[in-house]
Amino acid sequence: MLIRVPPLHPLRESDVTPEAVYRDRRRFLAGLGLAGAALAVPGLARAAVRQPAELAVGNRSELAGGEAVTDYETVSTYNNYYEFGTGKGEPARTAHTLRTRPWTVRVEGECAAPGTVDIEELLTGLEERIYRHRCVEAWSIVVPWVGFPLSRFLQRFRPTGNARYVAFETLYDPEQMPLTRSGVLDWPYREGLRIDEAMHPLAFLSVGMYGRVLPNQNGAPLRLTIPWKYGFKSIKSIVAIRFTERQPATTWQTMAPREYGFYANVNPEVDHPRWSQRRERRLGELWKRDTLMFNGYPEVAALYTGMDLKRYY
Ligand SMILES: Nc1nc2c(c(=O)[nH]1)N[C@H]1C(S)=C(S)[C@@H](COP(=O)(O)O)O[C@H]1N2
Ligand SMILES: [Mo]
Repeated sequence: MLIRVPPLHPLRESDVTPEAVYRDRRRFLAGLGLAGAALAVPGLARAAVRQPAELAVGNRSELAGGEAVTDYETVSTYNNYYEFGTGKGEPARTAHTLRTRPWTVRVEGECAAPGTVDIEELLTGLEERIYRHRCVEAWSIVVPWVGFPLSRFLQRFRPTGNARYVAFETLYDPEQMPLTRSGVLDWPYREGLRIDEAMHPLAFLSVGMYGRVLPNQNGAPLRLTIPWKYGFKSIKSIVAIRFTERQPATTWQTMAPREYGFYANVNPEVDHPRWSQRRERRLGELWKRDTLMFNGYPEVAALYTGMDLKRYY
């Protein structure tokens, strides 16, 4: 009802880009953006070209088992971002109305040093991590995200002993986000993690991908990236983060609690009530692949020792 099964993604050779090729391609893309614009609109100023700026990246880590990185074109044109439309192609066409500067993130709740951070402050000491990313709708991608560990960010605000959860909120502005004028979801989009999940070294905050600033449709200027959970946990365009004592309400759980749980760990053994979670389609590939427990990140299993993951889905 709320989620549609995605249409079969048209297969193109360019959808699968091996790591080594994408690194060169990144430079190629940069050139293409400018050269293309110059050809199409002679005399147009460089500034008019909407080509995401490059980011300075330090450490890089491959955390997708050497699987081919998905093509940038695919990742930036096949999106879920309901504030900008429910079709996979819509956000890429409509999210340009989002203004990502100035942008601040408010951090509050159960912490000794609450405060507001400017996005510009978050663009230093960046690292790149190649993660698998798996939507609950059974498609997946492999993306080189650019950002920093969520734990490093959260520690700055000195969470108290009462901080058992962390709640996240997306911007809510009907002027910039056309679909928030509708009742399609309960706005603003909200997500949450248990504090130990949030502090796990794999939990990441992204400001970019493929060495560049995030395109708006992928959650600019700041989004969560939690590789062992279904995509809907990776909340986009974050403006507020709150440490809480109680488990926070999340958007999808509020909309359809039988279908979307708080934990949302990728788990081939627990089906969505309307479809199986055993297999997935890697965008750009012809054959489905088996979905891996925790999306292939077994190092997070210790977070859930003794929990019945069929009950806490
Ligand atoms: N604010 C907001 N964040 C969101 C969503 C959304 O609709 N609104 N969709 C989620 C879902 S369902 C997925 S699969 C991922 C998709 O991220 P991607 O477009 O970068 O692949 O974003 C998540 N974050
Ligand atoms: Mo998703």
